[in-house]
Amino acid sequence: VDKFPGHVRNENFKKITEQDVDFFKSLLGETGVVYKNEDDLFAFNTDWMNKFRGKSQLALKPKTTQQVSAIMKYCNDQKIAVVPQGGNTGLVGGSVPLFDEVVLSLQNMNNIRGFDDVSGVLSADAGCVLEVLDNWLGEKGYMMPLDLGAKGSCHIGGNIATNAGGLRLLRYGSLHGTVLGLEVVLPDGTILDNMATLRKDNTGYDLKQLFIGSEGTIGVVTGVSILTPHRSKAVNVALLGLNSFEDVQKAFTHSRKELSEILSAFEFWDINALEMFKKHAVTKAAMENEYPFYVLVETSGSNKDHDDEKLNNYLEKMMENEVAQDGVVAQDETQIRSLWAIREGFTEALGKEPAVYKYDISMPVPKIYECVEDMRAHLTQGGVLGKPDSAVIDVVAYGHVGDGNLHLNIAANRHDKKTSELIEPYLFEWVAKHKGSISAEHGLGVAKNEFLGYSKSPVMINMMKTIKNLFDPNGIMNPYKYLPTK
Ligand code: FAD
Ligand code: S2G
Ligand code: ZN
Repeated sequence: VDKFPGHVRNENFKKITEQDVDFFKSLLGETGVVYKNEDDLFAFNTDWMNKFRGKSQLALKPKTTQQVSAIMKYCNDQKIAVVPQGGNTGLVGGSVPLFDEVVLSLQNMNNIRGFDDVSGVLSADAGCVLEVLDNWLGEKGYMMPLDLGAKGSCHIGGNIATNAGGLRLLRYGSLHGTVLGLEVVLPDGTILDNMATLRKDNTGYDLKQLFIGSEGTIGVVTGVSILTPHRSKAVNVALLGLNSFEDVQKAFTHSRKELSEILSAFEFWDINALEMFKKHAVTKAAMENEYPFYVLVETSGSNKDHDDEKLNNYLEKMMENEVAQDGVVAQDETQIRSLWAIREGFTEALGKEPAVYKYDISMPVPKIYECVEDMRAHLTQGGVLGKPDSAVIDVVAYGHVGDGNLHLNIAANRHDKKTSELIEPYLFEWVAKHKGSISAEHGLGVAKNEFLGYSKSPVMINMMKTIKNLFDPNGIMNPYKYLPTK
């Protein structure tokens, strides 16, 4: 477990006292406060990957925006550091304390506030679990505009705070477009109520945009109003086997032309990722043979016959032109789910390896697999990959092709200095050289913040620091993360 190397506790932050705990108990009641109970605090202090671990002695579970406001006002006055926490599925160490920061969990703020089934606008507390919202909407013929493998645990508030992308971004766009309004408690306790439900409102600076992707550093998102699309009546999923990443790109450009408005997802993975999945999960082979690359294509439309025809024409064309070597169309919901289970299962499979170095990078699509091959060569030359007892077990690649988003995961027998120093900053330099981003959708947290300069200019970073200081002059929100500290 990383013990946040290179960080020292900021002694401007007050250490919690019994009086503080009494205040929080008077505000939240006994059940809303977890104090000094190591077992109960373990989950609040440990991230999903079990890679980052804090030493907080206090977790708070408010039920209302007013309670969050009172907590923040108190913590700001007392200079007590706070880490807002949603489903704790973040992958950059942003959701757990580094030291004894208080964890402010939104898990008890999970009411659906309203839904307009003409416009499809949903208003909900930030602590609603993404999958719960998606199922609730499903009953009404709607769906959430984002989907990610963590849907069973992540909160919509955490999705907003990390500007989560996911599997549906290609079709439904990013949260910067689908979020219509936010309710946010600022670091001093001020409640910023911008729970707008209008699609058009051009009156002044669009403040909500600042909080989308702010990772708990300038406010606590307590409420969301979001535009939700109709749930498509006709969903098809096909799996293609391909020989090269050039063919993956051809399949993608053709899917945009041939499937156009019904295309709802286009994901790829390499054989290394599939082998990694099969090492840890039971799955029946979807195809006779194995191929170097796989593509999952999903269409979502309103007319099954029309969509079936379009998808079959597309597949036939991909096979005729030898872009795809094999292709299968899921025949029912179970097969659809089993194909998605492979794509959504890589993270969990990798989590079962002794160690994993996770990189979530974006770049021009043609560069995606060059990056993977270059990293494999670099690690081999560096002597950590390629032999039976090498530190690195394998380099696997998967991701959201349409977003130019590669998930490069390096599975290893252990975290060791030689390997980490071979990867970083080499990979970030490579990404910067190819005009990519060092973090496509997972955010910065404490894992990537010191490398922000590879993706943003000093002028932009200084402007971000100015905004941070404007909202949080005492620096109590999610300290040590998000912006470079060195
Ligand atoms: P947490 O992990 O609790 O917190 C994340 C960050 O947001 C922290 O900095 C925290 O301080 C802050 N925060 C949380 N709630 C609030 C709030 N209410 N107000 C202010 N700040 C807050 N991410 C993607 O983008 N795309 C994917 O496809 C994807 N797939 C994933 C698959 C798996 C299996 C897993 C484990 C993770 C995946 N993730 C993905 C990463 C993660 O799920 C997302 O970042 C998610 O949005 C985090 O939501 P959460 O509620 O778990 O937030
Ligand atoms: C995905 C999940 C995190 C990872 O599967 O799309 O965002 O890198 C990722 O495994
Ligand atoms: Zn992803």
